[in-house]
Amino acid sequence: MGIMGMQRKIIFATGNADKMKEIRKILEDLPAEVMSMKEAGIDVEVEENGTTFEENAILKAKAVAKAAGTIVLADDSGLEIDRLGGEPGVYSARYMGEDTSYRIKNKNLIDRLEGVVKEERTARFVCAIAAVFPDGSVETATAAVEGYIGYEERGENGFGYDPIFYLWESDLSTAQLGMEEKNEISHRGKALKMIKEKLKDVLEA
Ligand code: ITT
Repeated sequence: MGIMGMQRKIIFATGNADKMKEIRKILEDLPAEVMSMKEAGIDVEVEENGTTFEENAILKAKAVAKAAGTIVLADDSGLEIDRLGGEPGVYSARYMGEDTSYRIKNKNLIDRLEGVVKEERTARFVCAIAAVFPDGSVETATAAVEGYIGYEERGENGFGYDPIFYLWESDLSTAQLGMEEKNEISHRGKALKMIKEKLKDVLEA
């Protein structure tokens, strides 16, 4: 099935502007116009009541696809800290309340790991991407980047939990990486690259 002319449009079902910046960069070489929900003039509230990143990504993409008639993608992501039983996990955006600053959330997580040695501070960012096509079919891809929770916030780039998430190889936080460096190794970069292959097939058919 080929998607012609006007329909070479992909709507990304996210209200998170920082995610959207990373996504635009990763998908810039696709032969399609990638628009945010806002740019597409779509405003839907999605209740993210799934229990996994993948379920929530599908919920978001399907909710917007109903209103769109074009390819819709969504991202559900978060930080899993092993020592805290996988918290904040799928509740990453809602942890301590949606409106609480990341200064406070990040400090709280560091405080909860007080006295825990580096080897036991293991964590990962996980990202599930869902793609819903105009014929109703759904594709998903999930990826993670492994790291550890540092002892202090570092770096000014990125967003959310980036200042406390450190990479084993470099001991840099993901907030100390440039956006393109982060996209190379990140959960979001990896999951989107997998989906991109499927999108190319559909767009170039
Ligand atoms: P949408 O649902 O509208 O896309 P959201 O911010 O609510 O936006 P999620 O429900 O997927 O998105 O929550 C993801 C949260 O996980 C996000 O708000 C950050 O706190 C955290 N997170 C995800 N990816 C991250 C990254 O690359 N760097 C830092 N924090 C990240």
